[in-house]
Amino acid sequence: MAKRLPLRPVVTYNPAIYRHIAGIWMANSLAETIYVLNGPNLNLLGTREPETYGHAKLADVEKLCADTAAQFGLKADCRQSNREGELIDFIHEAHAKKAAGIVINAAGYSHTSIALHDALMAVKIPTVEVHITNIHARENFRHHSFTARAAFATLCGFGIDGYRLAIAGLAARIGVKAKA
Ligand code: CA2
Repeated sequence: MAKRLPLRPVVTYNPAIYRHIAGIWMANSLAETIYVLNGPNLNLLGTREPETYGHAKLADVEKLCADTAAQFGLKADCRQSNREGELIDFIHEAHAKKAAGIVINAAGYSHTSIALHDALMAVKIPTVEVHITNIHARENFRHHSFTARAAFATLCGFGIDGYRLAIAGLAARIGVKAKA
């Protein structure tokens, strides 16, 4: 009779691997989220008026935000809408999901929208307003921002780097330090 080979498990159980996977899962699911909201026409970034808004695309801005947030152990949930009501829904969602902060460039709605101001005031989430251009060096109608009144800080004129600076400032405000 043929000699039976000793049975060997096909899959070896390595607890270290499972701890590693669990660690990644927990780090991702527990990471605090910031919402990055971009308003009307910002989906056109990098495709029109580069002399005013630069060459970077919205996807570049969103990657910059995700990378910057990750440096602080944060997640960036980036949204863009051309509709005022949808931007308001995003702000409500940020509240429902217990977002740690909001970075908002409400674009043209910054100068017109009491409703967006009210939504930001209602949710009481630490908010930074960003404008790519220096709105104070442009037409008079851009000098006033309703949404800025609901933000603890406003950055304008730094180009898309303003988003990176806004996230760093927001992290400092909420007491989150850069990861080594
Ligand atoms: O400087 C900013 O970030 C602004 O929020 C941009 C808004 C403008 O209404 C604000 O006054 C300042 C306009 C966003 C339009 O984005 C475009 C991007 C590329 C091409 C055309 C429009």
